[in-house]
Amino acid sequence: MDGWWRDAVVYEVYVRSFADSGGDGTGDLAGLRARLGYLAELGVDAVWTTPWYRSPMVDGGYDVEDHRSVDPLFGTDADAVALITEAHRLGLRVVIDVVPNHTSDRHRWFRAALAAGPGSPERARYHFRPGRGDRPPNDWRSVFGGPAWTRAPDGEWYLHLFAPEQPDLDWEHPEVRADFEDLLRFWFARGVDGVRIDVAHGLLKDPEYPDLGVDDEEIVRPPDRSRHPHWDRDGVHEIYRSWRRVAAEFGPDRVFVAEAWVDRPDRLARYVRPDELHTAFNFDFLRCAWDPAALREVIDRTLAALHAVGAPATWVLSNHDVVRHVTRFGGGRLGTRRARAALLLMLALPGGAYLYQGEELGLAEVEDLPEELLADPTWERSGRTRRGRDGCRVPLPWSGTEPPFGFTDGGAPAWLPQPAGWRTLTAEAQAADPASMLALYRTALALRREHPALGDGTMTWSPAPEGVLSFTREPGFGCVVNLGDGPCGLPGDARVVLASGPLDGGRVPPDTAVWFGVG
Ligand code: ISL
Repeated sequence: MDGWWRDAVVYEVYVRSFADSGGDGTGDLAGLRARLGYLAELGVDAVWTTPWYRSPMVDGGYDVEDHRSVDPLFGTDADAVALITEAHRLGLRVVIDVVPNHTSDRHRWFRAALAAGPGSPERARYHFRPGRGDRPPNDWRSVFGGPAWTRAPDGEWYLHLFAPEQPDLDWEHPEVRADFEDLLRFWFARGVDGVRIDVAHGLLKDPEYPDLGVDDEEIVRPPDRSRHPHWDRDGVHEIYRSWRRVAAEFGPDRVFVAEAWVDRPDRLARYVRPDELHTAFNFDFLRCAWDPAALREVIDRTLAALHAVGAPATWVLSNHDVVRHVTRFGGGRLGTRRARAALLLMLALPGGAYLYQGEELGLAEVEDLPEELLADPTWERSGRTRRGRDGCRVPLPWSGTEPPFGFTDGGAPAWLPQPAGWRTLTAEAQAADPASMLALYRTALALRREHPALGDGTMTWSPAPEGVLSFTREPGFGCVVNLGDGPCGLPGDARVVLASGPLDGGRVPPDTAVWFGVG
């Protein structure tokens, strides 16, 4: 089936941590543009950039003040256009991040709403409600902890599923809908190839604002998410059907990817029906433990649900919101070995994949950042302070032997300090080492491009010993991932194409994956 997005490998760039050209210690668009050659050489098909819009940066730019202009921290509007042009010249597509669930509290609409006061038409673009006495209108909780409501000086409360500086828009309001369709056209007209939709499952709220009926420490999810008052409500699909029509105005190649944290693959599949969004991140795979039965179940359930609606799967191991997978998989050598095997598994599965910057260097979560430098909101839940997400957002090490490792060339240090131990993990050091993580990524991505069996399509499980995942893809491709305790064999006619680690006399050691040719 046609469509570049059905099997694309997309690389997530967390803009402020990718590369700095301005010498201020913060990554920017010109820094990214200068490094696009690295991404083309890596062998990805597209780049997804986190929000670069004007923002007070309370939530790293996911608090958007103006969706149509570039924040001075990241550059100028001309830098965005130059980035898109240069990416296209190198054969890379560009996916931008759009944040429709909320705006910054500095957005002109929210300022107008605060100024105009209760009952005004300006307030109707957000969710303003009277409280219950001195208490919020209901018991909804913010994802960042605490009540999902903050009181305006005049006594009304407004809803925010994230930080108080991120008021939720009311998607029943026609101007909200029209403005977002217009801004999609704005960026498509500037040449972007795709849009990642932030919190795609959160846009609509039950107009009755019913209590969830939970104690105030936990966000409890009712078993049937379709009836949740603000997550994954059926009405969001109508919005995305109209967005699909907007994308189609620009031809068949402009696409969407939904960030939808839903509990079941069949709920995810609803976002990627033929007249809706093209793809959606599959977070079940990201959340899955390093366990053969669990992984197999996630893979089967995902493919069954998505193939039923004709959509490709989109696999992802890490992003800017979660602990890096080297660390999740056990850290150290073990975590790295598993991350290498997980890459070969992910890239051999039917569909597309998303990589997060730095995973190709094998970076682990940075867990000892000095408290005073942390920028991400932290929050209390169940009496404990939840760590922010800074540990997966530390600026990339490019070259040299000490921080800032070529990330910035000015006098200012990188906005988050890089561990000294990253000297062996710079892109420069790894490019010279055929056994490096970077070399594995380059080789695997190049093979995936060439091999007719890889990308979108189907897979067939093969019989395998306990702890081992083994499958084939037509024509002539096989993959074995050993998640067991002892070594396992390969099929008799297997010709090894790529292994995630050294083999043991032709056998596959634990935590190792192998791609092989068959037939
Ligand atoms: O991080 C999560 C799970 O680990 C999610 O709860 C996530 O915060 C949420 O799904 C939405 O994330 C997106 O929108 C947030 C922003 O903070 C995240 O960085 C972004 O990816 C609010 O805009």
